[in-house]
Amino acid sequence: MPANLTPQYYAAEERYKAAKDDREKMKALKAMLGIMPKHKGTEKLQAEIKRKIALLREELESGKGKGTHRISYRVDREGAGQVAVVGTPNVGKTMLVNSMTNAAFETADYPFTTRMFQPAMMPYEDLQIQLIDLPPISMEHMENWMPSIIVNSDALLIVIDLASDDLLEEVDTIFSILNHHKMYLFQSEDQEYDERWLAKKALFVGSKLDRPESTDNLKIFNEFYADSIHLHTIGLDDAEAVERLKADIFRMLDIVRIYSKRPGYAADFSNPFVLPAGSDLLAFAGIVHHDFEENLKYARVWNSDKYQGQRITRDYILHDKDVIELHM
Ligand SMILES: Nc1nc2c(ncn2[C@@H]2O[C@H](COP(=O)(O)OP(=O)(O)OP(=O)(O)O)[C@@H](O)[C@H]2O)c(=O)[nH]1
Ligand SMILES: [Mg+2]
Repeated sequence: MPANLTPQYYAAEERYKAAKDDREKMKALKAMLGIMPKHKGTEKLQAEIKRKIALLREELESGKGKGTHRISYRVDREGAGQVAVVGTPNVGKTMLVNSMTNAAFETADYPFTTRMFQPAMMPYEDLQIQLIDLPPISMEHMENWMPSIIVNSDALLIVIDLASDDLLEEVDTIFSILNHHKMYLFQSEDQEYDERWLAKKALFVGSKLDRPESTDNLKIFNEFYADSIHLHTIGLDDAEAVERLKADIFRMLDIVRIYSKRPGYAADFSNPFVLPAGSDLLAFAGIVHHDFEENLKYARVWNSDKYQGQRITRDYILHDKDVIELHM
């Protein structure tokens, strides 16, 4: 059986041959494996590449590889929350990140365009939320630093490609990878799971809605998942879908914004404090200043028509957009 390798595969192979260090070699090998059609005719080649990857990984991990350089795989947190964007290759993750932020990261019609995490800020009302565009995940291979970024994020945006015939497999792959790393998708408080596992909040986004194939694939998806997964669908240049998604990302983060006000002054709306929903007044006082936390006597709150300067005590549960004046 012929291997039927594509020009993209050969391009990746060229990159492998021209690679200047092990890290570049590794990237090229992974791209080759990702791009390669998976059938009997390529089994031998797949096995060979996997072996090369395994060997190279050992070398890189033992630090003996030539030209290895240490890169920091930590993403500095910025803004009101951190959302990791995950999905299998070429599904439209980067395109989605670009449409929700002012980033202009590279997108292209072949797998493994994204090779390194790329944070970008998504404006939402008066907040900024950090999205982290990631390289693709797949069963064959995944950068070894990816799980920790996923684990450390506040929530996930899971992108699946509606135009792909492998849509259901994509969903399976994502569930398998999360499970492999002892994570499951949070659905409700009374969900039963091994308590050592990590619950991840996630939104699902079906991309490429504008493509003709998407209509049928969406029906198939719904047959399987309509009851368990709420899917946001989005196509090219769909500003309304972007806005809906942004609002749902904010909701998913389950946070409240608090504006502080000094007695006798107007409230400061320029820079909201952000706390987890359900936090009480004392928690807010604590992040403003520890003196307030220790010596707080009372506070006053304003919010729409409901609160117009009422006195509140330490155990008051904060609401989104409360204006609060602390008194010691
Ligand atoms: N028609 C259409 N094409 C899309 C859409 N979203 C992404 N694409 C195209 O799909 C291809 C892949 O998009 P990327 O954003 O690079 O996908 P990715 O998931 O980041 O890919 P990797 O980084 O390789 O994992 C590109 O050619 C995009 O132009 C969409 O909504 N509609
Ligand atoms: Mg990408």
